[in-house]
Amino acid sequence: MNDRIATGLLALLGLSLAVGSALAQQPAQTQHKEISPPETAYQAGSSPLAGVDMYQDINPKAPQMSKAEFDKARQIYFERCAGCHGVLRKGATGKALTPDITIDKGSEYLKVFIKYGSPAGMPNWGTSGELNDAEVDLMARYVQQTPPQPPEFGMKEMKATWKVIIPPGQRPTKKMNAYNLDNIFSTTLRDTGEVALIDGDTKQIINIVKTGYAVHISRVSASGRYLFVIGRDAKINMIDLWMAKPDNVAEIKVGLEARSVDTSKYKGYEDKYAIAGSYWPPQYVIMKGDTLEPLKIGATRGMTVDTQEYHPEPRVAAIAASHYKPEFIVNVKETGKILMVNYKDLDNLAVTEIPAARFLHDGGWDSTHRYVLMAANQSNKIAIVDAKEGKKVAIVEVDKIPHPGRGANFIHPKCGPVWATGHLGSEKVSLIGTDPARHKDHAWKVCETIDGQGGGNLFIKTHPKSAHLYIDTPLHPDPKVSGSVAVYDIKNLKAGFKVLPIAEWSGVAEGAKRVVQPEYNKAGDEVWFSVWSAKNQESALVIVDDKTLKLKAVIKDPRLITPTGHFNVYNTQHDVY
Ligand code: DHE
Repeated sequence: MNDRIATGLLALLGLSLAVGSALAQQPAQTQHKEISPPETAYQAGSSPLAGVDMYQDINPKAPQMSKAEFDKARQIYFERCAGCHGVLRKGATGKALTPDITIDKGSEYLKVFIKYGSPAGMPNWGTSGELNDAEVDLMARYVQQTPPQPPEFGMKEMKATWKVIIPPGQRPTKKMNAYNLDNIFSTTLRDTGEVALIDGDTKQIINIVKTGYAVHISRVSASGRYLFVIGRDAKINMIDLWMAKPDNVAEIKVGLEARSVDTSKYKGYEDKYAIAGSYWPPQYVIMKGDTLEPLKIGATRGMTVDTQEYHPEPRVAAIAASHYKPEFIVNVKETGKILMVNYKDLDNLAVTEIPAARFLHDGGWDSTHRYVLMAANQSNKIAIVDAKEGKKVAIVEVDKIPHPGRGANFIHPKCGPVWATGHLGSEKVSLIGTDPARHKDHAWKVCETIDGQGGGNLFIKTHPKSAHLYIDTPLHPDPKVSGSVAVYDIKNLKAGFKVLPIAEWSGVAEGAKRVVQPEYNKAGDEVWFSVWSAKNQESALVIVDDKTLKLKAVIKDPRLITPTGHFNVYNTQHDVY
C-alpha cells in the first residue's frame, strides 16, 4: 500500500508541472479559466484511502467492470480525484459524481470530460499525459458505479492501534538534554513519513522521528514538552522533548485519513487533552494529553450551512485551541460550520455550532488570541469568531481561494492591528483589521490589499519582533516564482516587495525546488524556508537573516527528504505569527 500511496503523493509535485506544461500547449478554449493549474494540483493530492478495502455492490445500470478493473479505477480515484469530488463522490470542491448523474451522461461524454477537462476546473487528465486512453475509459465506467464506502473507524478500531511506547511514569521527570527546546524546529519530511527535529541554535539535526504516512503538521502542547505530529493516514505520534534524544512516547490511528491535531491550551488544562480531526471518517476525537488514549469521538456529518442539506462526509480541516475558554475550534469543511467543542466536561460535551461558509480550510488567531480567522477557501471568504463570546463576528469577502496557513499579524499604519492572508488563486494579499476597540472603522474589513509575486501562494508569515512580511508561492507554475519569496517592509508597504531567490541560494541543482512555508526562530531574527524537491532528489532548508534579508545558512542532509512545513516549538506553542 505504501508504494502506491507514495506514487500518488509524488504525483502532487509532478502533477502541477505536467498540468502546467500541458496547458501551455493547449488551445485557449480548453484551458481552465476558473481554477489555476497550481490550485488544481494542490487539491488533487492523493488520499491514503486508495489502499483501504471497501464494500462494493453491483449497479446493474452501470457499464460492466471486472473486479481487477474496479480495483484499479478505485485506486486512481483515491489518488487523483477524491480530494476534490469527495470519498463518496457527493461533491466537495469538485462536482458530485454519483450514478444518478453520471449514468445519464454516459461513457462517451464522461470520457471527453476526463480526457480534456473543463473550464470550471476539471483537470485535463488525458491530454496532460496523466492518464492514458485506457485509463480514461476505465474512469468513465468507474464513476457510473455505486461509490464504494470506506469502513467506519470508531473507538474499538482506535484502541486497537493505540500504543503507549513509554508510559508517563517511566518518562523523565525533568529535561534530560541540553537543547534549547524553545528553538527546536519540527520539519515535515512528507514523503518518508518522518519529522526532522532540528536544533534551531546549532542547525544540527537532533533526531529523525518515524511518524504517520505523508506526514502533515506538527503542534506543541501548552507546556512545550510534547510535540504532536499527524500523518495523512490519521496516525498521530507524540514526541517527548524532555528525553535525552527526543522520540515517540505514544501513537494512535484516529481514522483512515486526516490532516489536523492540536492540544488543550486553556489555563488549568495545559497538556491535559489532545484533539485530532479526520477527513475519513468525518469526525474528531479528544484524547488524553499524556498518552493519546481516545476518550470521546464527535461526528461531523450533518446539514450544510447554507442550503441546509445533509452532507455525508464533512471533513475536519483546521483545529485551533482557545486561550479564552476550555474549547477547541474545529473547522468542518463541507458543511461550513465552525464548532466550539468545550472540553470542560467530556461526559456532557457542549458544542457550539457557528455558521460560517462552506469549504472551511485553514486559519489562525489574531494577535490578542481572542479572535480566530478561518478561510472558507472555495467561497473566497474569511470567517471570524470571537472565542471569548463564542459568537461569529463577521464574514469577510477576500480574493480568490484564500490560504492563510495560520496568517500573519502586524500593525498597519492606518488600520492598527491587522491579520493577513494570501491566496492560492491570485497574487493578492488581504489585510483585515482586527481591533474593534481602538480601530473600529477598520475592524473586520479588508483594510488594504497588496500584491505578492503571483498566484500559488500557500503561506505568509511575520513575527512581533520583525519588520518584514514573507509571502511564498510554491504552487506557481513559473519555477522562478515558485523558487523565491516576496518580502515586504511592513512599515512601508507602498514600496512594494523584494524578491529573495531562496532556491538559488540553496545550491540545490535539480528538481522542482519549491520554496515553502516561512517560519521564524524563537528570537524572531531568522526565517526558515524549505526548498522542496521530489523524493529521489536533493532538498534543503534555507535560513535568512531577517534584519539584512541576506542568506544566513543552508541545511543539507541526505535524510532531509521532501521537507515541507516546519514548526518552531515556541512560536507554535504560543501561537506567535
Ligand atoms: Fe496542508 C495545514 C489540508 C496539501 C502543507 N493542510 C493544513 C490544514 C489542513 C490542510 C486542513 C490545517 C491544519 C490545522 O491547522 O489544524 N493540505 C490539506 C489538504 O487537504 C491538501 C490541500 C491536499 C492533501 O492531499 O493533503 C493539503 N499541505 C498540502 C501540501 O501539499 C503541503 C504544501 C505540503 C505537505 O507537507 O503536504 C501542505 N498544510 C501544510 C502545512 C500546514 C498545513 C505546512 C500547516 C501550516 C501552519 O502554519 O500551521
